[in-house]
Amino acid sequence: MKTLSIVIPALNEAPNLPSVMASIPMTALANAGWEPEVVLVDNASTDGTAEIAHSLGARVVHEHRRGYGQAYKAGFAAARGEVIATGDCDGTYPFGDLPDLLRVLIRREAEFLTTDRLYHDNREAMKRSHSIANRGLSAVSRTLFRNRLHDSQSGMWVFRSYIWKGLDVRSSGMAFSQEIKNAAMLAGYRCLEVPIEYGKRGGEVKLNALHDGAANLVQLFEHRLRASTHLGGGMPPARRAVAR
Ligand SMILES: Nc1nc2c(ncn2[C@@H]2O[C@H](COP(=O)(O)OP(=O)(O)OP(=O)(O)O)[C@@H](O)[C@H]2O)c(=O)[nH]1
Ligand SMILES: [Mg+2]
Repeated sequence: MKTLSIVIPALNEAPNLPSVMASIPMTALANAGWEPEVVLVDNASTDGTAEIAHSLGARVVHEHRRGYGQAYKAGFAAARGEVIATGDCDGTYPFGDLPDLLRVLIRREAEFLTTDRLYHDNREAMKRSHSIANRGLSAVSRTLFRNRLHDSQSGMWVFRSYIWKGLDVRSSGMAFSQEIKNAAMLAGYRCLEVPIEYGKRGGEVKLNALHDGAANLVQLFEHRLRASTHLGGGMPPARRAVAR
């Protein structure tokens, strides 16, 4: 049996929890040889998220400091699995695909698998403004980091937990998502990007598009500067994620 931690950050996601928890294919994962645990990181929710998650079988980790990245840092520190999988608590990410994604991770001997939602088939689920912002940020990220990731903002990753200890990821907010991908690529871990279906969000959006978009852009330049200082002023090596 291989151990798997499914880490989910949640800020006031009580209405989404029952369907999100039900969408995690615990039986199929066990049949595929995985021993899964769900680690729900409650980010000081005020709507009973923690209690509901506990009653639905999740292990609840409390993080009182707000922020998507802050929540993931607490969740990864508490995760017991050899492999960690992630996704939002809003019904957008296909947890049902986890057995397939894990198969790809193992078969391709990948260390960090990220997902691509920017497919034409997902046009309905993502607001046009979000789609444009995601594509723009992904293009800047590709240019600065010389990697070929299509979707720098996807929040669904599947990775071997040892790599987290080897990464310097500093963002406490939404920029955590792009930073962990760029850090994994820079560190030379074997990365993959796989297309997924993206669903319509349930409940209230936590993202502040303008504020988070601008913060992400600033983080990209900061991270790039940090990386080139580390590389003695040079460009990061071009890296290609084996994909599609
Ligand atoms: N923004 C934000 N999200 C948090 C925080 N803590 C936990 N989360 C969770 O992180 C996930 C991502 O937030 P979302 O509001 O879905 O942000 P997003 O996916 O970038 O935006 P949408 O595409 O509109 O869903 C959700 O499960 C939130 O509940 C926090 O402090 N801020
Ligand atoms: Mg979301």
